[in-house]
Amino acid sequence: MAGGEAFTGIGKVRYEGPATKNMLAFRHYDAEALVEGKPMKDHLRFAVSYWHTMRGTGGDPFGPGTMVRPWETGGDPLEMALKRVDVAFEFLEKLGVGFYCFHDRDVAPEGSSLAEANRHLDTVADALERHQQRTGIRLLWGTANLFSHPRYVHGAATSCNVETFAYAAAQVKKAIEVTHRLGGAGYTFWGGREGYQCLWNTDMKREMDHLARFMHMAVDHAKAIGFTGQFYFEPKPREPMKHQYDFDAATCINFLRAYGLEKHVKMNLETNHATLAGHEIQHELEYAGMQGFLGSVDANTGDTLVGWDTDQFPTNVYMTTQMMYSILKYGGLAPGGINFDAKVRRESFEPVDLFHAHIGGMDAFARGLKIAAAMRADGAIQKLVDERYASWSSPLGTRIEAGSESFASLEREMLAKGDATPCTSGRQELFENVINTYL
Ligand code: XUL
Ligand code: CO
Repeated sequence: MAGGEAFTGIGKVRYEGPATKNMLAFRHYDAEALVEGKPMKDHLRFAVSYWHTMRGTGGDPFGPGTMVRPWETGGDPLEMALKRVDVAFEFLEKLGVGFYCFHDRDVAPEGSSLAEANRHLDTVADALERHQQRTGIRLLWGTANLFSHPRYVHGAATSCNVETFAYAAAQVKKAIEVTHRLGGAGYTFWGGREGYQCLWNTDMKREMDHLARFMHMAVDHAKAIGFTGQFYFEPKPREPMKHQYDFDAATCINFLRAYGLEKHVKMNLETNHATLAGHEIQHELEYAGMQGFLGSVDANTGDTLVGWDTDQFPTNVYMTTQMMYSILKYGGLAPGGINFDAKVRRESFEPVDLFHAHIGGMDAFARGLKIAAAMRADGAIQKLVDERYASWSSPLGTRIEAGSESFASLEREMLAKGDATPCTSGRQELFENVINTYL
């Protein structure tokens, strides 16, 4: 950082193994160690989210921000934005992650007009590009903040105000161009306020048509400028709106197919959004994976006793094991990755807490990866699943799966037999006990 380090007294975080007493070291994340023949860093592709880590203030509905960030000296917003880029890259380098993700308005100040906002973004992108070249750290995906400014009060692409739609289009055009210039591996659509509070005043069909038109324009523009990064759609069922159109993976995939976007867009799945939709993240990963829409992950966790998007850092190894088991099963995340869309608690206000938070999350996923790989290597779980479905490997099952049976032929089969063979036990408790033998 110009004028010295921001995180004084904190050096590069290294792998020291499970026995270390150093809490600023990794116990499980060993970037180059091979798992299933591939370095951990290439399985996990960790990213830091700029909006939480560099811009999170700790403010909540009951009080203002609490974060102590000595480098936040105020003054000219563009100067401050540039200084923050230095701090961000010091953090990324010390942590040893390969990627970061950003919102346009979180890296650069909006200014007083679209033209000025674009100029600010270009200036900050110059600085981001210099640091990327210096460090080799890359942009996992970019996105646009289409929800904070009052012009987005009714949403952006689904707004009842056509000029809001037009402004959002211009903003996303620029954000894709900057993402492209920075070599971003992807671009994420996050609904923000794309949804409704009240159906009486809402033309749902028109709003969803507009959202699809907007995404098609983004895809067309990417093609026009040669951006080949992956587009992602990030499900979230509610908050701030009562209902959001990107509710969950199944809803998003249906939307993409209904509007002919399925070849261009995959899912960016977030743990806390899954729980808000009444799912576990394993459900979302499995659903998207089996449909060929598994793209990227926004890693965090909610609180079982708090009903909103608390975006906490994930530390639960059982959950990261579930996640990595599904991710390995569907061939990994690249060009996506694991982006910590998570924030330190309001009470954890010192800069060092940013390190503890990310180190814990990275170690939890590294452990989940190792455990999931061990489960796959001995195949005990898969064997139990195969046994549960063994009847489907019979001649009858094979014929049904191949599409060569009908209701009439199955009726004949069952009239002849009189009843189905009794089912076998689901053995859920056995499955759960076997999982625990790996932990
Ligand atoms: C908010 C959220 C966003 C997206 C990117 O709930 O998850 O930060 O990940 O806009
Ligand atoms: Co997210």
